[in-house]
Amino acid sequence: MRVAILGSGSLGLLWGARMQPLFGENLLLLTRTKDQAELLNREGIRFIGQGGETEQRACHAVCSDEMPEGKIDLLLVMVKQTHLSAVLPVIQKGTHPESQIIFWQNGLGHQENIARLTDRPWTYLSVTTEGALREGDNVIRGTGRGETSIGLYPPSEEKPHPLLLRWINILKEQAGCNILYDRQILHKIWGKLAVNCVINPLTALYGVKNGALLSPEYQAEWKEILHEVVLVANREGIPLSYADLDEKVKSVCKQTAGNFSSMLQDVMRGNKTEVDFINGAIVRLGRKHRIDTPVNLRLVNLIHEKEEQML
Ligand code: KPL
Repeated sequence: MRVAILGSGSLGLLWGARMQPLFGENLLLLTRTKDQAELLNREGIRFIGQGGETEQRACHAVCSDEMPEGKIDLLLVMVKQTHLSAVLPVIQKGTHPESQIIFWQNGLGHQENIARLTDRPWTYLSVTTEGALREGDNVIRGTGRGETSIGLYPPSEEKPHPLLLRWINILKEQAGCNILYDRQILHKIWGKLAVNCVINPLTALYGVKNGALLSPEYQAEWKEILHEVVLVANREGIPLSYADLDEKVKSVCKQTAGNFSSMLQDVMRGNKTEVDFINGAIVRLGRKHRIDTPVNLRLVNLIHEKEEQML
């Protein structure tokens, strides 16, 4: 099985380090720049565990411009939502009609992009609560082990492809990953969206780690955000309750207490954030259903202001 990871940010480096011992030469990392590919080929990925232990994992990387044609059997697409439409030609070039393509973006927005890959029927969404912090172009620190779910998208009762199940089993059995196939992936996507709607903008605005949000001063905003998310989710036919989501956000804050959320990391690096696909998705879907979402809208605007200040 030839496996590739498209994107070498924190998620790409984390899964690259994890899969390298399992797939060796059959694992390819596709980077945005030639410099990063050269660095990864020269020095490998340096993985720092939660206890501070460091391991160097050799790796085979190329710049995504040099994606080999039609050779990838299983592709993990780990670029941000903001880059997804730009990498569609790379995905198309590297895969074949039986390829398994898994999208790992936060928020909502994949749908239109996946629909454009008309002759690639085996597309999946993934939801993960794994935490990692990129400390350099080839350095990744694991900051919390979480759970990863994968499900066919568009959702279907059809069984997943045997190759996908084989890959999941390898990760479970040989790397001890908490990873599973889930037919109700949209529920998970919404659960994660709710988590991101609360944690990402608040940590980015106040410059705090995820765990800090558990303190009482953030609770009022947290509740208002979540109430809007639940209204919109229910109208979209996703039966999530406020109590369940509140519990979920709390548990992710605890599990990833030491993390800098991806939105805070983007703001600190002066990058464009995914807020339009997170709180912005709630605002857009709210408009569709004529539900007011002033709290999420305010956060979208504040994060955009923050992005501009950091440029
Ligand atoms: O997904 C995340 C992110 O930072 O984008 C969470 C779950 C909040 C972990 O940091």
